[in-house]
Amino acid sequence: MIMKKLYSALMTAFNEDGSMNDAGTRAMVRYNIDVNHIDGLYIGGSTGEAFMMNTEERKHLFKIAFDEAAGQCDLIAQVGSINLNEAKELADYAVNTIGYKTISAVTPFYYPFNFDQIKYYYDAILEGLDTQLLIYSLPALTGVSLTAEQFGKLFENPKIIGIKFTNADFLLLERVRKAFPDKLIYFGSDEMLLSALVLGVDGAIGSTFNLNAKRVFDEIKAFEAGDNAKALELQHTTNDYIMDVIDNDLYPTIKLLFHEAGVDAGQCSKPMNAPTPEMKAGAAKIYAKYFK
Ligand code: SI3
Repeated sequence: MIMKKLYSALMTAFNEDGSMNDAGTRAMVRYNIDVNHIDGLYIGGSTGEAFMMNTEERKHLFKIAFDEAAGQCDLIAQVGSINLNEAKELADYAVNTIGYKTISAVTPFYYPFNFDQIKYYYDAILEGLDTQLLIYSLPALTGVSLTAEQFGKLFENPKIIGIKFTNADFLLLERVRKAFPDKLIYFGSDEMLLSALVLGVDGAIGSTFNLNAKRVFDEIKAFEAGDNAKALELQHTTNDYIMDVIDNDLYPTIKLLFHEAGVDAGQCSKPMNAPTPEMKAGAAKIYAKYFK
């Protein structure tokens, strides 16, 4: 039995006019559960395009994903926002209105907040809520790099159970793993998962698992069985796949790959690209190369 957990970062389906396409989102949830047999879904993160959605849309996404998936896999609602009041409102809604057991919040971004302000943000989101939270650390997009010591200060709040660690800083990962063996670390750079497994992460959360979960489960199985050569071979193929997807435009292409798999996943919200005939042809090639 695999001990590590694999979570897909759920995509949000949109219609051409920018409205939410609930059937498409539900179909991607179903694919993850029924075909990927995924351990969990990370809802409303970067892959979910949440930072381009308004509060009501983000709540609606939490509602339909929970309605479709509750009791069938783990669910994590990403509530973080540059607007602390919005983050608190989303956290309260996810936990008390819908019933999510776990939330996550990206570090506050855009303004260069100091550490005390970041700690205030997390404690404020959690105040009065009976829940547990994963810090969403993504320095490349937020500009916020926390040290191992700072993670330790955030962990003084007992409701903070771990980190979604989307960062290629492997020394930091090793330091955090050693210092906090009881905290959960879910790795978030799908391309570098094997190196992170060596350092003892508890699993991974990522966009590319939406289609590629089976190959990654096999990689984790090989790693856990001590077959590093096989695990590396699978990571090589995974990375060929990820590079091809990124070259074809990451999020729109994952949605096009869902289409190839028979799932009507809608499209991305503007200003992300709408699918062009070239992108569709590219996605068809990628699907044939890696999934047929
Ligand atoms: O929804 C999310 O928040 C994520 O999927 C984060 C995850 O770490 C992904 N990062 C971003 C910025 O999309 C990765 O899965 C990433 O897409 C993948 O490694 C390809 O570069």
